[in-house]
Amino acid sequence: MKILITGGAGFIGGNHVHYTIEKYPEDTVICVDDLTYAGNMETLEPVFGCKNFHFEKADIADKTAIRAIFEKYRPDCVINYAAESHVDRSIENPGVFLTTNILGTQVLLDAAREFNVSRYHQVSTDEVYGDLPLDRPDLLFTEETPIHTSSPYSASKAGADLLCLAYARTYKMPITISRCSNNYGPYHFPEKLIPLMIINAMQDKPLPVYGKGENVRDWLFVTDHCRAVDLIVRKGTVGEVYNIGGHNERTNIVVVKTILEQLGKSEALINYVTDRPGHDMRYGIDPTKINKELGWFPDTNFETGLSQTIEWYKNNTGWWQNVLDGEYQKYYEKNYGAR
Ligand code: NAD
Ligand code: TDX
Repeated sequence: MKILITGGAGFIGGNHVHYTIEKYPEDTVICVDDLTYAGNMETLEPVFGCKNFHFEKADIADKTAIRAIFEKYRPDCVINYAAESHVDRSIENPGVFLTTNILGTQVLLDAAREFNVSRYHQVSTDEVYGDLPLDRPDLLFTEETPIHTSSPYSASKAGADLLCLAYARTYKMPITISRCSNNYGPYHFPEKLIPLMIINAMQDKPLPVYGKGENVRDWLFVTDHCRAVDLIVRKGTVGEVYNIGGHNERTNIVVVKTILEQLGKSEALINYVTDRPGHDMRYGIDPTKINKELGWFPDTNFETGLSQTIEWYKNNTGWWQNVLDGEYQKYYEKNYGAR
C-alpha cells in the first residue's frame, strides 16, 4: 500500500510515520509537510534513508503542489494529520487555521477524489464536541454528541469534519474520521501543556497554569492514537466516525504536580496565570465503538507513558532546544508575558 501522510514532521504525524515504517516495511510512506514552526525534519530522522520513505515539502492548501504530488505517487490511502493545532495561537490569529484546516482539507479531498484513492482518513479531535461540565463526570462524548465548538481551532477542525462527511455522501468517497482526546509523548512541540511543563521544570522555570488548573483533559499516549488510526484505515467502516480515548481524565494541576514529582522538582515552580479565553472545562471520550468494532484498547497507562515521555525529553535536549528558536521565544513572550 502507498500511504500519503500529511503533517508527518509534526508530533502525531511523525509518530505515525515511525509506526508505519516499522510495522509495514512492505508499504510506501509519502510524507507531505510544509514545515511550519511546528514541523521539524529532525522528527523524521529515524526514517531518513529508508527506501520506502519519501518526503515532499508542500502546503496542503496549495492545489497545484498537492495535485502534482498525487500525480507523482498515486497513493492508495491518505491520512491527514496536517493542521494548525494550538488553541492559544488560534485565539491570536484565526485566519491560518481556516486556510490550513478547512481549505487544506478541501484540496486534499479534491485530489483524493480525482486520483480515486481507496481510503481518505481525516484526523480530527474531541474538541469538535465542545466541553463537558466538571460536576457531571457521568457524561462523555460519543460519536453522536452534537458538534459544538469553542475556539477558532476547534471550529476549523469541525468545518473540516463536515466537509469530509459531505464529500463521503455527495461523491460516495471512502472516507473515515477519528476524534481523539489529548495526546502526549515524544516529539510533542513544547507549546503544549505536557512538554512545556517538563521542559520548564527541567530548567527550573515557572510553570504557567491557566486559571485554577481545574480543567480536565483525557490523556492518551501518542502511539496508542497512531495504532488506532492505522486500525481504522485498514479495518474501519467507510463513512464512519470513531472516537479514540482511554478513560484517562486528569485535572491540569494534577498533571503538572505529577510531572514535578517525577522530576523531583518543587511545587513552588507552579505559577497560576490568567485563564485562556473560552477555556473548555472538560473533555471525556467514550471509546465504546472502537473498542467493540475494532477491538482497540490503549496499551500504555498514564504513569508509564508520562515517565517514558519525561525520559525522552531528558535524553533529547538537542531536539527541543532546536525548536525553541527565536520565533518560538517571541510567541512565548507574547502568550505568557502579559498573563
Ligand atoms: P503539530 O502542530 O505538532 O503538527 C502539525 C504538522 O502539520 C506540522 O509538521 C506542520 O508543519 C504541518 N502543517 C501545518 N500546516 C500545514 C500546511 N498548510 N501544509 C502542510 N503541512 C502543514 O500537530 P499534532 O499535535 O501532531 O496534531 C496532528 C493532528 O492531530 C492535527 O490534525 C490535530 O488537530 C489532531 N489532534 C491532535 C491532538 C493532540 O493532542 N495534539 C489530539 C487530537 C487530534
Ligand atoms: O501553558 C499552558 N498552561 C495551561 O494551563 C498551556 C499551554 C495549557 N494549559 C492548559 C490548557 C488546557 O486546559 O492545559 C490544557 C491542555 O492545553 P493544550 O496542551 O494547549 O491542549 P488543548 O487545548 O487541550 O488541545 C490539545 O488537545 C486537543 C491539542 O493541542 C489539540 O491539537 C487537540 O485537538
